[in-house]
Amino acid sequence: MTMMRYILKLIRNIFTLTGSENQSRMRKHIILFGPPGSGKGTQAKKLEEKYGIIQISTGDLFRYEMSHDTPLGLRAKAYMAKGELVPDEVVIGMLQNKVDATPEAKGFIFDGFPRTIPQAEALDQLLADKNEQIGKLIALTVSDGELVNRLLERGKTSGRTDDSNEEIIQNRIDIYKKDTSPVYDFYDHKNKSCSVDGIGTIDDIFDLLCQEIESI
Ligand code: B4P
Repeated sequence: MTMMRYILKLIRNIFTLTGSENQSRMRKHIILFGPPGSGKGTQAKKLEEKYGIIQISTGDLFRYEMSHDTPLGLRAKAYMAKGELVPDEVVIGMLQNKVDATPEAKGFIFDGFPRTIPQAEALDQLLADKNEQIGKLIALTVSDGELVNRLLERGKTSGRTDDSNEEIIQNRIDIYKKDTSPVYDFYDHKNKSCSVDGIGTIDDIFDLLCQEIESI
């Protein structure tokens, strides 16, 4: 290879590297937050379609593992059936594997994660190791009565045991208030939390979420 061709190749490599570093720095990571039944999964799918950022739903990942009777699924089953949280170390490991498996993603919508402060700390560390961070946490606010109605309605067809019993649903809401809602304050202290009214049509709520995402 002539000296000139070598120099040209070197310059091209430097530009390619800088481009991918910039792209990585610009990745948008959103936490879609809210109590069970607030519409996180419903909206995350629409956001994924519009922005091309990947939805990671820890609930969906567990349901997939359970339907395949994997060791992880069997471990999660007992907790989910009672409406309790799966232990942090199990969730964090699974989430980390999922993030690392899609390095080309333009960003992630974390749906149903983090649900505890240790999960939030682990997520921030995972992203910091990649020189990245959460752009925004957006919470969907919905009254308890509406949550119970929505989940009981879904339970009629979803086959999800955690949706078909009012006591289990109430347990999930109580756990959200005790263990999960502090995650809102955790990101609020970093000026990253905001709330959106989760009652209304799916399209109207989606528009409000888009406004929040575009203001990052
Ligand atoms: P998840 O699967 O995360 O689900 P979710 O809280 O039930 O619901 P979501 O808010 O996504 O509601 P959706 O859009 O479906 O959790 C299940 C379980 O997994 C947890 O209890 C826990 O055991 C375990 N788990 C998951 N992540 C964990 C973690 N990080 N740590 C520990 N454990 C974890 O909407 C609900 C219903 O409302 C749907 O039927 C939908 O059609 C309807 N709906 C949506 N938007 C509406 C609107 N605007 N108006 C009327 N209805 C609407």
